Amino acid sequence: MQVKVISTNSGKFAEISKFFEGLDVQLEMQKLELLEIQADTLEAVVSRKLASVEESVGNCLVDDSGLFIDALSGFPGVYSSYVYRTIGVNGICKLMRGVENRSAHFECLFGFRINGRDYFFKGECTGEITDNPRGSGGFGFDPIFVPEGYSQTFAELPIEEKNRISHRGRALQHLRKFLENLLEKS
Ligand code: ITT
Repeated sequence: MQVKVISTNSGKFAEISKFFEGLDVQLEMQKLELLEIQADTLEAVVSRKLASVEESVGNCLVDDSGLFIDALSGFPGVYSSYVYRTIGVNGICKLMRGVENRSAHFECLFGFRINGRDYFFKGECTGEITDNPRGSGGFGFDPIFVPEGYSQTFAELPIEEKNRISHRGRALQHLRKFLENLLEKS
């Protein structure tokens, strides 16, 4: 089975690919800039993203993720991509300077079109925002996010460990189970 991963982010594709290892699925990254609407929820963003993919593309996977910081009322949330490109990780650290409550979480929602039907899979990961960026692995906000139960940031953890506990990893674990069932039946 062939599945196109529609994303402009190679870091994401690397994480997704790891989850499909051992399954009879050929993944291909398609760097399409999909229409990303302004909306308050990942659900709304992902449904519209998926709906904007032409049917001729066939089986495909899109996702949207965001970092939600409690002390900032959930900011940057659905605006994470824009905030990352503008003020970046250093800007977030500045905003959080002197703030006591460091709690935050990542959310990830996958929209998966398979044999013409759309399915959705969600994952979350809670943790804390660091005072300064640390580590060189991963991508995006990884250097400033320490997952609960750890002392290292996502950027300091091996990709396998991040995948085991991350928002994207958790969503992909659900997706993989779904796919395994589907492949067994066919
Ligand atoms: P596509 O929409 O093209 O897939 P993107 O990088 O814009 O790529 P998202 O909209 O899903 O991806 O992500 C929103 C932002 O959140 C973006 O700046 C990412 O770098 C960041 N982000 C998403 N997942 C992350 C993760 O696992 N670790 C760190 N930052 C992450």
